[in-house]
Amino acid sequence: MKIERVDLMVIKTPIVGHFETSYERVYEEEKLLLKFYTPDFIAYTECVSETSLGYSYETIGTSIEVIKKHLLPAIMGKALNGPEDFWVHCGHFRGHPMAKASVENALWILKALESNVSLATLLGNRKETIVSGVSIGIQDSIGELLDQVEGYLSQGYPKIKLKIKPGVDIDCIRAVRDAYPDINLMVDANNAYRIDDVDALKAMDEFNLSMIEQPLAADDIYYHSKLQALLKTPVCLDESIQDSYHASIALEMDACRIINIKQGRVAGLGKAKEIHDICARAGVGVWCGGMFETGIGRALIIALAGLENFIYPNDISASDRYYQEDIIEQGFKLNSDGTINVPKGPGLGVDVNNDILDTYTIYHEVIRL
Ligand code: OSB
Ligand code: MG
Repeated sequence: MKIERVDLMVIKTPIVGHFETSYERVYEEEKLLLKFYTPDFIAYTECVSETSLGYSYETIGTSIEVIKKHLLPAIMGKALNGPEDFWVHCGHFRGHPMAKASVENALWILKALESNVSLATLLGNRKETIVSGVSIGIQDSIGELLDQVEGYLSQGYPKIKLKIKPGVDIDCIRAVRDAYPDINLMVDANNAYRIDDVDALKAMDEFNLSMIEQPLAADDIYYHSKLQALLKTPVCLDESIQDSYHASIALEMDACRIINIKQGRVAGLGKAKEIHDICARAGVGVWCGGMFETGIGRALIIALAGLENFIYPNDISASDRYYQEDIIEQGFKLNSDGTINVPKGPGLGVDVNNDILDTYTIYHEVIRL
């Protein structure tokens, strides 16, 4: 495969309601989309970087810079065999996993198109469906939180994740658990606690949570290991696991019992598979996190989330959880058993709706050889 042209597009779309984490509240999403052209195929990818510096140091702006100035010049016009060649040409560049992922993933999709198989098949996902789940932002009141939970449960979501932060935690968890004693319930703190908050975290043990995601700082695998030893509830790491090395030492240190794999956080599908395999060998299950993906990014993580060791419900909901109108032809729907279908067609297996894409596009740049 030889990449001859890449279009960089930024779209801006409203989201359904709002989404609040321990670090910010958002009402709309901007997403960087990439369209790769080879003489024979076209592949779309989505970069998961955001506009703010809340989740990562990468932003849409830094991603555009890194992709344009460093990644594309290293691979465009070269004869590439597949995703492994991304690392031959770009392995020496430091950092910026989200930017890297948006380019490396294209080589997976192009490889799948060349082989006339689905991305899922190329990755080794033999499942028809993946298990869905929904992430609920911090709400203004417990009443609103219970309304949200009820709404998603009635749609059939098999897992509820609540965003929490210090002071907006135990009361919310207790209210939801009292109302729904048996649901699969977990929480995500996005780094908001310190090891000194151990009592507040220990107090969560009585609610039979399936896990507590990323309670402490991203670079604090050490204190996560101290914390896990004090908790009955499994700790799940998200922001802390930026590469295979982090996954290996987190498991060796017993810093968590579960890992949330986000391909964008770890520089793409190849690295995500590596971390999946490290966890499988250690007997530690994983699940697939989300970053408000449009249908393009959603199709990609659905293809990944069917690998064998994705044994927990994923943060992959139907398209309408965030978007009134998705940019792909057939938005992803929730099946009555709480699953979502894995696309079967060649490559990503979804078609972009160009009219809808155009409506939301606020920036479009063409990069040619
Ligand atoms: O921490 O998992 C997270 C969204 C953006 C950034 C970080 C996170 C999230 C979510 C939403 O929890 C997951 C989704 O439904 O896409
Ligand atoms: Mg998280």
